[in-house]
Amino acid sequence: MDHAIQKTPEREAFYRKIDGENLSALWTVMGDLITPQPKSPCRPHLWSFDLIRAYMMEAGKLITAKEAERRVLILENPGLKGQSKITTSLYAGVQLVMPGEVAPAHRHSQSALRFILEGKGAHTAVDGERTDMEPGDFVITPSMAWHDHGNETDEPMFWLDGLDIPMVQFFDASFAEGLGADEQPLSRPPGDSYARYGHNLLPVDLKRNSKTSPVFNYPYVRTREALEQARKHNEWDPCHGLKLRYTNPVTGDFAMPTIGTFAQLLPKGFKTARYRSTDATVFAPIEGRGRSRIGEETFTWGPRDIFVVPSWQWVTHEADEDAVLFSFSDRPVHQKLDLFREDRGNA
Ligand code: 1HN
Repeated sequence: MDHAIQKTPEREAFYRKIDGENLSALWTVMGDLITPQPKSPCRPHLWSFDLIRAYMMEAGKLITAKEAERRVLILENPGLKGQSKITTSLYAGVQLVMPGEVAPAHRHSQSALRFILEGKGAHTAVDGERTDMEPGDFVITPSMAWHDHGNETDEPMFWLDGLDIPMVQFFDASFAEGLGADEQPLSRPPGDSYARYGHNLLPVDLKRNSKTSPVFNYPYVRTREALEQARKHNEWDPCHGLKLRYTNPVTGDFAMPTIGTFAQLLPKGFKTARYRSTDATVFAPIEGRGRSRIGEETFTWGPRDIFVVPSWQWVTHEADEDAVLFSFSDRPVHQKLDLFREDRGNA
């Protein structure tokens, strides 16, 4: 499958001739189509939050959230420049909402997650309900849900956006529209979704078509509590430390249909065994400092930095302090399509 096909003048002439008829010879490209293992142009990379923050404050003077619609700096994978991709299938950016600003209401097929990095008390509204946000919160905007953001605090608010834009693009399934108003009408009080669906109880005759979790804010206090409780059992996974998956309480599946999200505790001094998987993954530490070795490169991280591990690259993490890492990937899609593979080394 990997052997090079000899070029001859007759073959080259044949290829040119059939190209005119919109035909091409499989044997010239087969090795690039069917690789023995994942071979991605996606590269390991780390973005320092301090650097992003400084540029975002500069962007804050250049354009309002309203004019920009969303004031975001895209995290462009260095191997995928100009494509607005952090991995082959996912988009990521850092968004800034300044005090007093609004990001106007719109909706689209693409699903979005927010992972809050800095600021406390700015809000997002999703499908008629507002939620206040604080660092470490994981907030979901489902496909085709109206959403707008606002900051009524006196501090800038920063969060990481993760969207399935490249996936939707691949399937040519993008629809989008603006509401024509800054803010959508509110139909439910803040906390309503969490009260209804966030307590291991569901309405007895609940029928839902959506594949996205009805809980749209997974607050960091709850996540931190779950990790802290679980650590008491000292059941550390050699590859992951203590790693939890955010779930949709209605289905038990991932919280979002296209993006898997995770929260992970690495205690001080823990060094993970090497691990690789087919789902290229974006990591955002929220507490603690450490280092990750990805392929041949080592990246040093602290709170709010963002780094990306491409498909099938070996990764190890090492924590210098108790560390909590949020991460997201396209794992739900790999698993549903029977494409997911992981390799735990010898662990
Ligand atoms: C979007 O709707 C948001 O709502 C952020 O905050 C980033 C990037 C591309 C397309 C839509 C948001 C986005 C986006």
